Amino acid sequence: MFVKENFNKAKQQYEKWGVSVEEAFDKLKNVAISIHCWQGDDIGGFEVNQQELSGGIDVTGNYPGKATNPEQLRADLEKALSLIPGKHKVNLHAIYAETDGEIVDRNAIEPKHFANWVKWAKQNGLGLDFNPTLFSHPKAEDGLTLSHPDKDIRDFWIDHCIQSRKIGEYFGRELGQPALTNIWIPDGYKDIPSDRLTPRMRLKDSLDEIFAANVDESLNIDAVESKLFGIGSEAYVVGSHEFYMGYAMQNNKLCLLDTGHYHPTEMVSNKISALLLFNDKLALHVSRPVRWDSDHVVILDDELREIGLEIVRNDAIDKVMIGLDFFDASINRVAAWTIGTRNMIKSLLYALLLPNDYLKKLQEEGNFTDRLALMEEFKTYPFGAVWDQYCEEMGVPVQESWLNEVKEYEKEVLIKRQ
Ligand code: RNT
Ligand code: ZN
Repeated sequence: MFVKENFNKAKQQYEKWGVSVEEAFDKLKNVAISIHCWQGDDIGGFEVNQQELSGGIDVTGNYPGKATNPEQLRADLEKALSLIPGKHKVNLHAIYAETDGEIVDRNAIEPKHFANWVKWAKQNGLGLDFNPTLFSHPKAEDGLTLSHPDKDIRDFWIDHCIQSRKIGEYFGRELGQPALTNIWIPDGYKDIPSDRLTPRMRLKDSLDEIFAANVDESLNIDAVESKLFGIGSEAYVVGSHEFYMGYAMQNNKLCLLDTGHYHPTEMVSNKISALLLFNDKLALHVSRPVRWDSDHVVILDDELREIGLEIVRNDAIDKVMIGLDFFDASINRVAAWTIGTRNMIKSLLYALLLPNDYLKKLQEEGNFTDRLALMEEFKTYPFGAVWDQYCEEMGVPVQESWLNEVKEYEKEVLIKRQ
């Protein structure tokens, strides 16, 4: 392959626009993507009394080789991470606790149940993020948790979320970088509610209780994730966008925007600049909705590129905590992680290679002809040659050569799990 040669030629074309490729690489190297562990086992988790997936989300496909225990999941993550340039974070859910065969209910999980994950993260130079799991549990069977009319049920989930924030704090302390603990709940109704307000009042009170618990905010950052609808909550979701946007702003929490949680033509890329005027930070779950919140593997499509552009040209690399949230069980799961995460990084590199200040200036001057012409021409600049060089410099496979490694791993490891 002619990686270096192609790169040198490509570089000149970007330099002609005053873009420093080295500077782009330096910035990109410092971006940690939060890679969701749940792509590796179809959001199964390792609870002793594991429940069927609920909460109005769904994973389809039965590709062989899914991880069935923590060791396998960590090995699969290591494989994927070896194919992805950069140093990243792994995003855990409470159901990935390791309790040594003991039944520990969700309200009783503790940092010690995640000690193996922390040890592993240290060994691999990774950060960790966290999510309480308010689904796949008997106390979430009717699709209501923090907004439940029954106080005992609400209290159970409040305790779970408080414990989760403590686990985030523990990750932050142990790993020397703050953890993001994100609350997403499935609460909603299948059919037209007769009262939209009361459940939202209860959710607000529950969140107040959760965040009243003393957790060091330099170690754990709280986020709240909204949603438009789910399976079984088509008519109404308690934690809607406006609900959490209001809550986050009033309480200095992070809004987490999942790209699958809006109306089909509503774009998360368009929300980033608006929210960052009123919040210091925000968080993302980058996913790919196909006709609904289907959580397809992230591809380098227009919206992903636009998200990368909004983060980069608004100087928001340190303000946007980028996480991924897709789950596809119809393809090799290690490949799914690799494809989605490499694409997320590509979108940032693409944005870092544009003369963003010049393009902004064109707009200010009302020169929409040049703006459109250049933005379109840059799409076919030799971006691939720069990406290949980045992979080479970062010591990960160039182009599709990573796929052979996944196939080898499938043959040697994944298939044997059957
Ligand atoms: C569900 C939310 C949520 C989950 C994960 C597993 O619609 O997107 O983030 O996907 O917590
Ligand atoms: Zn999400």
